[in-house]
Parts: sequence; structure tokens; C-alpha cells
Amino acid sequence: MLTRAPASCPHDDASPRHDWTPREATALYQLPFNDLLFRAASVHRACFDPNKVQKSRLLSIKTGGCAEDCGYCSQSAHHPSGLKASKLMEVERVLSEARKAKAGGATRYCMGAAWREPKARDMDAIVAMVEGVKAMGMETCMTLGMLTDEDIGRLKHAGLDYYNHNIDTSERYYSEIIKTRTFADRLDTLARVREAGMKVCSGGIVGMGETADDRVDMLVTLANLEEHPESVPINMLIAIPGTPLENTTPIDPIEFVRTIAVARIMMPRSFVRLSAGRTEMTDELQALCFFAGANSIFVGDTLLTADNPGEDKDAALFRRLGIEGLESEHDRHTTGHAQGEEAPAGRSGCNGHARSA
Ligand code: SAM
Ligand code: DTB
Ligand code: SF4
Repeated sequence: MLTRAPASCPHDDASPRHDWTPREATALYQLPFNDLLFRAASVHRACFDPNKVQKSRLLSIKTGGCAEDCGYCSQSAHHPSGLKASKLMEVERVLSEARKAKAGGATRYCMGAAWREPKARDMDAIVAMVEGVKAMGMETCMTLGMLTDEDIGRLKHAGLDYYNHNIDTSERYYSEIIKTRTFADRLDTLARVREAGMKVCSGGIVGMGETADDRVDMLVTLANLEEHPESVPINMLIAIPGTPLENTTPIDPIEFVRTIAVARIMMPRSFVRLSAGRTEMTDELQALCFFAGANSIFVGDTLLTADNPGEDKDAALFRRLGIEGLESEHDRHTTGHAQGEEAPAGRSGCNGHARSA
């Protein structure tokens, strides 16, 4: 049985729990900033090498013209963002981009499509993309919207490692941002992807005008899933002209760091990804996020449609901070026990002495 950690004993926080109450999570979120950071950093160090950050590369394989009305998104056909819609990319072009990403040090390749759900006629090409990228030795991730059980079976069979499907915000705030699908639709797809044995990447967006309670509730939903998502992307809203959220007041960066820190504490063995919005962040803010437990980023000049700091900038930031890219999933913990497994008996943390010097 998992034991509940007393607030004064941060290393005991390192065993995953799935019974978080909003009240407990709010209490974490509201801790004095230094106490919150200390506790999050302690959990982080117990579970991961704090100086290693995993690098994923994103490619938009089908851009724009999406039937959904997500209020933040440049790719929704409902918003006049000026983005030109394009068809599904040729398989060979995707594989050639993936080869470049691999040469640039990415260990995971994430392919995203602006779809409510894939059409049956697209699935042969999608499967070929997964198989081709996997054959290069990178982890594969896809984000394609909702999936049928048949789609899930084909993706699994092709060797897809991760499926990204964000819950984006709290259940309460969801319908303010998206009207063409429900929070429950999102959870349903996530549950069926998990059931099929794929790894899950799920997180959300901060800075959409939500309250701190919404941020906390989003994290409670993620942390109380039967298994924690292996990757938890925390995006800072990129306010895109032409979308309903274009004039949203930016979030206080300290609130953003608090969100990262609470995600780290509540999902101690998950990779917490500092995702969209890094072009607007100072090095100091990113450094605080890494200290608070973020240990994954998207690399490359572009996310799906929006800008991302280029490789040179990230290389300089990593040098300043003494951070290195994670070579593979296997050098995350020296004890090697996977996310979701119990820590060995008699040990309270993930791997208290697992870090390289
Ligand atoms: N259509 C698929 C879906 O919605 O699941 C996949 C692509 S969608 C663009 C992937 C995720 O990107 C969204 O769930 C959202 O969390 C994030 N995202 C999209 N636009 C964003 C923005 N302007 N700022 C921050 N995050 C954004
Ligand atoms: C995620 O959580 N963030 C990525 C990835 N998963 C697919 C996407 C960010 C998109 C940012 C806006 C854009 O590039 O259009
Ligand atoms: Fe479509 Fe995904 Fe953008 Fe929503 S977030 S409009 S589903 S591409």
C-alpha cells in the first residue's frame, strides 16, 4: 500500500499516489514558493537525474483546417488565424524530417495532425510513418485526436510508443475553451489507449484565463488516472492572433512554476515537459522550471505552427545550466524500475542515489 507522505519528509513523496484530493493539491499549490520548490526538487532528485532533460522533436504532419473549435488553436477551421490548411504529408517527407531530428539528438519523434479524429483512409500512411520512425531507433509519439479501437489496435501493432492527448484544463473550465467535444471524450480516448498498452502523454495549457483551482483540478485529474501519464506536457498558452484567446492576459510566471512543481510532486516518476511558450520565457524562468521538476522539452525552431527556441539557443541554455540531454529512457533512473511500479520494499523514494556525479 502506498503511504501518504508527511509534508516535512519530501523523499517520502516519491511513491506514486492516485488518490489526490483537490484540497491536498491546493495546499501544495499554495505553499510558500521556497517550500514548494524545495519539496518538488527533492522529489525530482529522488526519481531522476536533475541535470538531464529529455528532448522530443515535433512535426505537424497535417496542418490546419481542423473541425474542432479549441479556443487556443491556430489550426481550428473555426478561427480566422490566417493559417493555410494542408493535406497529410507524404510518408517519405516525414521520414526524411525524422532522420534530421535523429541526427540533431532527438530521442523521441512526435507527429501531430490537426484532426478531430483520423479518417480510415489515412491510417495506412500513419502506420507507415510510425514503422519508419521506429526503425530509425527513436521513440514514436502521435497526436491525432480521438481514436476508434481499430485505430488504436493498428497504432499499437505498428509499434507506437506514446499517444499524446491533452486534457488541457479542468473539467469545469473545459467547455469555456472547447465546445465541439467534451472533457469526458478526452478521458475516454485516454483510457482506451492505456488499455491497449500504449504509453500516455497527457497534460494541458496554463494561461488561458483559468483560475489556480482549474490548474490544480487539471493536475488532480491527471494524477488520479489509474496510471500516471508517462509524459505530462505543461504548455504555456501561445496567444495566437485570430483565436478567441488572442488577448488573454499572460499568466504570472511564478504561477506557471507552481504548476510545474505541483505536477512534479503529484506525478513523481513522470516526465514533466516544459512545452509550448518557451520563446516567451527568460532563461531564468526556464531554469526555475527545471529546478521545479520539468525534465523534458520540445527542440527545434517550430512546434506545430508556432515558434520554439532554436537548437542553438537551447544548447546555450543547457550549457549555462550544466544540463545534458537524456540519451535514452534507460538512463533516467539507475535502478531502472519503470514509472508506475512500486519502489522496492524498504525504500521510500525512486532512487535516492541514482544520479551520475
Ligand atoms: N488535434 C490533436 C489534439 O487536439 O489532440 C493534436 C494536435 S493539438 C495542436 C495538441 C495540443 O497542443 C493541444 O492539446 C494543446 O494542448 C496544445 N496547443 C495547441 N495550441 C496551443 C497554443 N496556442 N498554446 C499552447 N498549447 C497549444
Ligand atoms: C503538447 O502538449 N504540446 C505540443 C504537442 N503536445 C503536440 C503542441 C504545442 C502546440 C503549440 C502551438 C502550435 O505550434 O501551433
Ligand atoms: Fe484541432 Fe487539436 Fe487544434 Fe483542437 S487543438 S483545433 S483538435 S488541432
